Amino acid sequence: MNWTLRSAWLPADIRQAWMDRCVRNISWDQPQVRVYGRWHLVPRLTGFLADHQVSYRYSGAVHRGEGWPDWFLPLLRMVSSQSSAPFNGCLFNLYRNGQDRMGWHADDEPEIDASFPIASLSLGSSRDLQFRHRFSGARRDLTLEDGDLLLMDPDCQRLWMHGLPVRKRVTSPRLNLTFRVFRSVDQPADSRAAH
Ligand SMILES: O=C(O)CCC(=O)C(=O)O
Repeated sequence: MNWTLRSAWLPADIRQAWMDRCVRNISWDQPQVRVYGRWHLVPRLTGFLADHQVSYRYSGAVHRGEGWPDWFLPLLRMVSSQSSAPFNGCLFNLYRNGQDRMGWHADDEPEIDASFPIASLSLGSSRDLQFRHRFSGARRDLTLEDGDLLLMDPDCQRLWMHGLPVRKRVTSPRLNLTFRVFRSVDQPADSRAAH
């Protein structure tokens, strides 16, 4: 498999506090995306934190990093200790209930340095994350629970699509944080820096 699941990675006694802190302090947005010529609100809320030299286009808008706020640094350090990746940005997705979702995609935008893993932390309600192999069509599903850390190897984005389907019975929120390594704005995708 091209990922590793660390179940209950974040200690139980600090999960709720981190969820509350993120929900309170992140500046949430519900971007619109154009699908077949019509504009739709994305079915979730999004937020973004990153170093200043990071610029990331997602859900139709460009997001420029404004630096890491002090309140977030302990969590950034904890997640960074789990891999050698120099994470310099984090995308937040808040699924308000089981109607909120994310369609099939891979995190393979040119701004992301594909040589590093992506770390995904789940807080709140359990939700299913589905994987579909790009070439064989094979399917794998994971249930991501409160405090789970999923480490996606670089090949995960190259070989698999993933998505988070509607789960109508889920009535409480889930927060997902994906820690990523972005190329800095002065280091475009076609420059091959050594790591
Ligand atoms: O919410 C999740 O677990 C998936 C998030 C995701 O696919 C993404 O941020 O690209």
